[in-house]
Amino acid sequence: MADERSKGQGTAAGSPGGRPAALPSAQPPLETRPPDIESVKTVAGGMPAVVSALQHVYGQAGPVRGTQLLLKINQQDGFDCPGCAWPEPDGHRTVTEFCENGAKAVAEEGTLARVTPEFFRQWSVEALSRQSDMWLGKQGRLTHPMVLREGATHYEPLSWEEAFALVAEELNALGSPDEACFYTSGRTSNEAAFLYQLFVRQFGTNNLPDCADLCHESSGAALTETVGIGKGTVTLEDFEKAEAIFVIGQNPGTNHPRMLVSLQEAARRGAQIVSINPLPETGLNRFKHPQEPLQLLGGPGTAINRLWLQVRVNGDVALLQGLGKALLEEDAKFPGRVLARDFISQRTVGFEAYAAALRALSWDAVVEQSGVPREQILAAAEILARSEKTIFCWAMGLTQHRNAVANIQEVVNLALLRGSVGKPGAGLCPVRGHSNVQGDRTMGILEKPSAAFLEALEREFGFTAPRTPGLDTVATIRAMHEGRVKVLFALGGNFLSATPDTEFTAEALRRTRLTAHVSTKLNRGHLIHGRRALILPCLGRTERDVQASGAQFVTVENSMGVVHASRGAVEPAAPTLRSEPDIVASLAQAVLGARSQMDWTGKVKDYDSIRELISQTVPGFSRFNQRVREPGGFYLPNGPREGRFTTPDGKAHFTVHPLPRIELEPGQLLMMTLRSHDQYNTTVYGMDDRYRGILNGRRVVMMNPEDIRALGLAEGQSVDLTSHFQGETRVARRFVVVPYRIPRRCAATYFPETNVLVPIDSIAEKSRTPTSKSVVISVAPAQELA
Ligand SMILES: Nc1nc2c(c(=O)[nH]1)N[C@H]1C(S)=C(S)[C@@H](COP(=O)(O)OP(=O)(O)OC[C@H]3O[C@@H](n4cnc5c(=O)[nH]c(N)nc54)[C@H](O)[C@@H]3O)O[C@H]1N2
Ligand SMILES: Nc1nc2c(c(=O)[nH]1)N[C@H]1C(S)=C(S)[C@@H](COP(=O)(O)OP(=O)(O)OC[C@H]3O[C@@H](n4cnc5c(=O)[nH]c(N)nc54)[C@H](O)[C@@H]3O)O[C@H]1N2
Ligand SMILES: [Mo]
Repeated sequence: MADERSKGQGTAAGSPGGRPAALPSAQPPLETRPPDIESVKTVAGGMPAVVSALQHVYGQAGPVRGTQLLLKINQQDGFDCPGCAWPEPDGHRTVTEFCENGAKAVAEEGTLARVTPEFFRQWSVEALSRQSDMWLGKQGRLTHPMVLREGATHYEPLSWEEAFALVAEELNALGSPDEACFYTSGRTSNEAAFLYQLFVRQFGTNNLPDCADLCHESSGAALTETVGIGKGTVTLEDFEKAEAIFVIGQNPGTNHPRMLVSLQEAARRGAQIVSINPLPETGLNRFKHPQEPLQLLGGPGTAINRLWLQVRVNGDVALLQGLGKALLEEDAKFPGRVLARDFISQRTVGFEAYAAALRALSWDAVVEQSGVPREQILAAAEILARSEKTIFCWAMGLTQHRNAVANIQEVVNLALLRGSVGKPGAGLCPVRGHSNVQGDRTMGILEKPSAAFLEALEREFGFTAPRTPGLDTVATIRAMHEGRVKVLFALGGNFLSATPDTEFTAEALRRTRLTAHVSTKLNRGHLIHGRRALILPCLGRTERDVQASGAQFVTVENSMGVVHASRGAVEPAAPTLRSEPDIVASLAQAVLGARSQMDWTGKVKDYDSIRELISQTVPGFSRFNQRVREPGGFYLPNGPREGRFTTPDGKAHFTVHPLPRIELEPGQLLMMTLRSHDQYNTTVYGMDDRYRGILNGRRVVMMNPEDIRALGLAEGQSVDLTSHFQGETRVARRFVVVPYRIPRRCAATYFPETNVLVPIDSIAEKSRTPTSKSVVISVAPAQELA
């Protein structure tokens, strides 16, 4: 399964329409010049962040639209920033409750550029596929529904009604509803997501894969088993009270910059912040708040990290067990001073087995596997032992490994040892990615719904819901590849580039009868298609959404379980765009017709009537329409936060996990795939990873200087990367070696360029999340391109 791209890559310019017929390329083209390398930045935020934010917003959206957008981000009467799921403060908000990367997300959507039918007339799908991902996104907002007919080389416009009829024709021709899959990306509002899952279940399947399968599914699985809810237990207020905050496998300076404001505030109060990360991420080092004028003008910024544990990639189980072992050993010396004994005996089960396993664990194994010296582990344990209120945050550094669920359950173990769940200032905090990924799940976007949820739908809507569990994202790819799934419908996202094993996934998509995407911007996912393909352009979060009853708002749920309104602020990018709830409802009407009792399009006239349906079926949403109109919205119920573990036995569970075996043959490295500072998942805003000092290039492999030497390579050298999994190899061509402060035998690259290396079958136990942070690779001098 080698990389296929040598067929025609490297045409950075790419001529419209001018190439001989060839398969569109599933991977971005090679880069023609090496990146510029600078030193790693020591301070995050500050003036460079402000300048970068304003350049993006005004450069793309212009002065009028740009200013309108900036004044409404994350305001109570404005829209929820589409950048990330970090919450807004409950009470007072500053005029600019946004960050550099939120501003970039808004600029990307607010751009004045347009991708029109004329654009598609000029560009064949194949010619577009020779362009970079950044170029594709920069062409602007999609304006018209477009179809790629069987055998055609170009997309052409069609009416909305024709588009819905086409999907209905394909879906209704299937042998079984289970031959279609319905993907969701996490920007979709609660209203659209609720209608969507209802439509899919009335159609007759639970095939609802979503981006969470690639993201925090491991957190959901780990937390549900141990504390009884697949969500975090803290609120923003807890950050104001915490005495210690652990930030594990997360790069908030880039991916959740507003979190740095909470960390800065905590650090100034004297809270101890510990980061566990193979990389010295800049945001965790020092931060200048872009809204504090004195900081901007040359202040030193606030030191964030008290301690950085430079763990090896996937060394976390060992490290977290080492921390637990240290706490047990301290408690043996000073009985009752370290462990929360009452909490453990009254509120938890499984402590004895956990403690026994840690006693049997050797310090040598801990140090060897984690790569962190014992003294540093003890120093972190001491912070944990002294803190009465500790918050544990994590993101993709923990969730995308084979043993991801174990990683997170080891975090839970530590929290339980100290009784740090369900009290103010303490708790578990999986930091979500997409701004409504958590809400989409709450609305029923999941392939294995509970019986109680399905029964509620049946009662309210008078149909028989399917009981067969559906396919998650990886299972969807397999099923398309094997011909068992013939239609892929995607509500947002970039299914092709966000998923693993790019060439395998591309082949899976090519074998379908129809691929259809509801999208705001062009992406590579539109270019790798089934026998027919559709693009359905929708309104973005930032835009006014006017329906029959007037201007509408939608709702979202942030990372801390707060549900609140989001109201678009600017004129839609084109009058032809439709809102996501409208598209879903129209589609349902076209597909289900008289089979459904619901007046689908009637519900879209006033989104209050969708929320009414939600309040009758989803727990925690009673009086939804009233409560969501209160400033800041409302908190969903959360048992563990309120002091009740919602597991079947009402207790929190300690769990025992073997140390993962990381087996590398001589010369192999364990590679993690990361986000640069200038991207939003598969959307590439720009070519710079400013904090890491890697500029004007993305095809880089960060390596330890000793490994570079040991492998006989040199800084700046062009190399090919080969991944190894169960005897299979996959190749990605032409990366540039960058020496970096990363542990030995580890490497880092950017996603999605290296998704081609992530094997489809390499997934986490229990959560089935692709192991995008544990890819075994070898690095060799670049071969000639064929
Ligand atoms: N600007 C911007 N904001 C975003 C996004 C974006 O792409 N751009 N994406 C959004 C989404 S969907 C998500 S899920 C989040 C992602 O937010 P993050 O999880 O912060 O994103 P990643 O770049 O994947 O970074 C993972 C971090 O984990 C570390 N890491 C990797 N492997 C390991 C390991 O084995 N152990 C430990 N301890 N650490 C490890 C890496 O060094 C890196 O610092 O951000 C959201 N916000
Ligand atoms: N190797 C590797 N792979 C990864 C990861 C990794 O760390 N490493 N991270 C994974 C993670 S955490 C995630 S969440 C996934 C992300 O997977 P996805 O959510 O599928 O991907 P995105 O890149 O966020 O989707 C971008 C596209 O969404 C569309 N879009 C933007 N806004 C809207 C909107 O408001 N409505 C609609 N309908 N469409 C919109 C635009 O057309 C844009 O091109 O990727 C995963 N893939
Ligand atoms: Mo994510």
